[in-house]
Amino acid sequence: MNTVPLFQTSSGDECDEFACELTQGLRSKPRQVSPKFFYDAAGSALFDRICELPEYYPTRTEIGILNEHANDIAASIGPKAEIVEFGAGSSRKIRLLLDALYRPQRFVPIDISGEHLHASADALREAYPALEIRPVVADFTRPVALPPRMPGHGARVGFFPGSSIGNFDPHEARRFLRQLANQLRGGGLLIGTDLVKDPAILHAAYNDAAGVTAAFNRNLLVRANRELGADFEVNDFAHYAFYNAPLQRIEMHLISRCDQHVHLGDETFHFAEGDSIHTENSHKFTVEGFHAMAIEAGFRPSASWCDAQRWFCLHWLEAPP
Ligand code: AVI
Repeated sequence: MNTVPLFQTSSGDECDEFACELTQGLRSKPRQVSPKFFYDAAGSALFDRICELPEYYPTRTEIGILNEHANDIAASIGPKAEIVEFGAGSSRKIRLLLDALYRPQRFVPIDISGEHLHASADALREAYPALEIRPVVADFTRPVALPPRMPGHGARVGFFPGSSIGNFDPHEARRFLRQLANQLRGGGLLIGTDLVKDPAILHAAYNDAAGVTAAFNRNLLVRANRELGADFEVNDFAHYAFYNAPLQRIEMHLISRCDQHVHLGDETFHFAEGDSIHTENSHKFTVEGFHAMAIEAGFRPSASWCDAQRWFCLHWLEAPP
């Protein structure tokens, strides 16, 4: 029995999701691939290191906001809440939130990687014995069946920190928020957004001196070589990240350092020197712009907590009844 999910390229070939999307992405012009493929075990470990870098301010800034406004956030959410986290994120952030809440009843982390999800769920079970923990292995960007609500539970509240919403294209972000507004009816969403700021600060955050973000970006090629038998010369691709001001986003690319050919499956891809594979967008928001998007999706923004420099903001969005 084949346990690898099969997808089809536009030309009808069957392949696993990464093979399929990478093949299609390399055929397209401009060449692109979804940032969701960054997160194999090595990529997730590199991302954890990024979060500790001095230049990468979002993680520590969001943690600072959670710490400083814990009481107000808890008051907005209310007692006995059921928290649904989209993506098994940093255990530090969820612990801060759980510690602030009054008798949270249930925690439902949703993540595509079962191994990571179950390991962090086990650690939380030990720390919060009174909390029901119900991990769901699923792609949270698609509608997910949540465990039925229990009598006596408070609001069902989504938690989506880290400004991961910025990695969606704007139309996908709107679609995702609409889906959440529906799933969280009667409750709300606590969501983090990275804000528009001096491009020099953004540039440094995605071009760290230690080269961890470069390794994170190139790991996509390492993964393609290992999992798909591709033959990318990883060092012949340069990490390139810049702030695209009109589109309010950091773009990450891998740039071919020379004229070269890469084989993937039975296809050969030619790269001229300077050709790019666009690997990630990280959109930055204004508070007003994000509120407008949330309203369009059906939410009612009711509070926003930013740091003193207004680099990052956590929003409490009420879902429709
Ligand atoms: C996960 N996401 C919010 C990160 C970001 O900042 O867009 C991913 C990342 N890419 C490079 N550095 C961090």
